[in-house]
Amino acid sequence: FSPDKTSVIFVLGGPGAGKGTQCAKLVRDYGFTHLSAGDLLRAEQDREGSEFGDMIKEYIKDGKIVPMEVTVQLLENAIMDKDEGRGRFLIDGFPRKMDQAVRFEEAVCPSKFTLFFDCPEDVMSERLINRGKTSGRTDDNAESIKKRFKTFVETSMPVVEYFEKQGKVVKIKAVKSPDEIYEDVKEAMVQRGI
Ligand code: UP5
Ligand code: MG
Repeated sequence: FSPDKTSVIFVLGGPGAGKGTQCAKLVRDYGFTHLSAGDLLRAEQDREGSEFGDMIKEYIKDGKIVPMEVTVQLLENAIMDKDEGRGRFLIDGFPRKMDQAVRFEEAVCPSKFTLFFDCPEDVMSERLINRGKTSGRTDDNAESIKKRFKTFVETSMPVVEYFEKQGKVVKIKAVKSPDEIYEDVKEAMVQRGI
C-alpha cells in the first residue's frame, strides 16, 4: 500500500448510530468505496468452506469483537480487490478495539480521520429493535443489543479517545433525521478538505 494512492476514513459510532446509512449517502455524493467490517464478517460467516464461519457467528451474536487477524485480513483483501487499493475508502465499524487500530494503521494505511456518530443508547436501541423485525440479523434482539452496547463502551470508545488525542476525530451528533445529520457530515467534510 502507498498512502498517496490509498486514502482511508474510519466511520465509528455505537450499534445503530447510523454508520451504514450515512456511508451510503457519502458513496452517492463523493464516490468513496464503502467497506463495512460487519458486512465483510457476515459474508465470511456465510461463505462455504470458511474456517472462521462458526467462530464469527458466535462472536457476532454475543456482540464481541472477532480476533483482529480475521477482520484486518478481510479488509486488506477488499481494499486490494478495488483497483489494487487505489482510491478513497470509508471503513465502517472498524477499528473497534485498540489492537485493530494500531495494526491496521501500521500494516495497511494510516487513516486521514474518523467520523464519529454520537447517539444515545435509548435512540440506538429503538432503531435496532425496529430493524430487527425485518433485518434477519442474529444480533438485532434485546439480549444481543445489550451486549453490543457494553462492548462499544468498554472496548470501542477507547479507540475513539485514542484518535481524539491525535486531533483526528470529527464528532457528529446522530439523533436527528438521516438527511439532517448528513448536512452536518457534508460540512465536516468541507472542513477536512474533502
Ligand atoms: N436509522 C439510521 N439512521 C437513522 C436516523 N437518523 N433516524 C432514524 N433511524 C435511523 O442504522 C440502523 C437502523 O437505524 C436502520 O434501520 C436505519 O434505517 C435506522 P444503520 O445505518 O444500519 O446503523 P449502523 O451504525 O450501521 O448500525 P449497525 O447495526 O450496523 O452497527 P454495529 O456497529 O452494531 O454493526 P456492525 O455490522 O458494524 O458489527 C456487527 C458485529 O460484527 C459487531 O457487534 C462485532 O461482533 C462484529 N465486528 C467485529 O468483530 N469486528 C469489527 O471490526 C467489526 C464488527
Ligand atoms: Mg452498519
